[in-house]
Amino acid sequence: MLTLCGFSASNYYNKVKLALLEKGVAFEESLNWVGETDLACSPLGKVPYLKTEQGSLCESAVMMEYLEDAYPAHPLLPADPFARAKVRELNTFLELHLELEARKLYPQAFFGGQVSDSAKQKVAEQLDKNVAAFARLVRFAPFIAGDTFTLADCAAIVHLPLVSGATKLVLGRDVLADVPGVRDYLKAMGLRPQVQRINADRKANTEQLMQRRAR
Ligand SMILES: N[C@@H](CCC(=O)N[C@@H](CS)C(=O)NCC(=O)O)C(=O)O
Repeated sequence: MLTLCGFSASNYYNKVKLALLEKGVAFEESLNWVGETDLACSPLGKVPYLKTEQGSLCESAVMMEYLEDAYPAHPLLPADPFARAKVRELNTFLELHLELEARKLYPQAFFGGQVSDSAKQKVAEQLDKNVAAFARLVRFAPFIAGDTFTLADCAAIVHLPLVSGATKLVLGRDVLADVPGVRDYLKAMGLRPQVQRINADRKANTEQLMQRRAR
């Protein structure tokens, strides 16, 4: 049995959890907040990490690839090598050029901190450039990489709402607002039962997280 360790308010955790749910792979969850992780499993103390019968794995993208290799039923990567690479391209793009840039705003957006005006300006400029490039890569036909639900959808479903939310809160505008198809795509993905479970768990766990921080 696999054990996914971390907490459901984390989008990296949810990316892997969504892949597990969509693939129908049995797993357990272990609630480990940041600071309560096993450094032998996740040397940087980050979540998520995945415990398997053979040992543990850190880094969400690696876990998703592992799930594809170890549980080939219900694949979330296409069979064709080029099509697989296009899915990975989207995954990498979402993480490096959207999530990690928008993340610089999270201290102010979600954790009661402040981001300097100069930092906000830099993030806004970089995100505008990155989002324009992202718009050239996506398909939304109806899934982000084409006609099949893939690992790139697992990533997009968790990363895109946070990029929208953080930029709306801190920059006063949603940097994804003008990307054609994003809104309808997220609405459609939100109808999937597995996504609804992720969102319900996220909401409950975010409340728990806020209570812990208020203590
Ligand atoms: N590259 C890592 C990023 C994971 C990550 O940053 N997780 C956050 C929670 S959403 C975390 O553990 N932050 C605590 C820290 O960085 O110390 C992955 O893909 O798993």
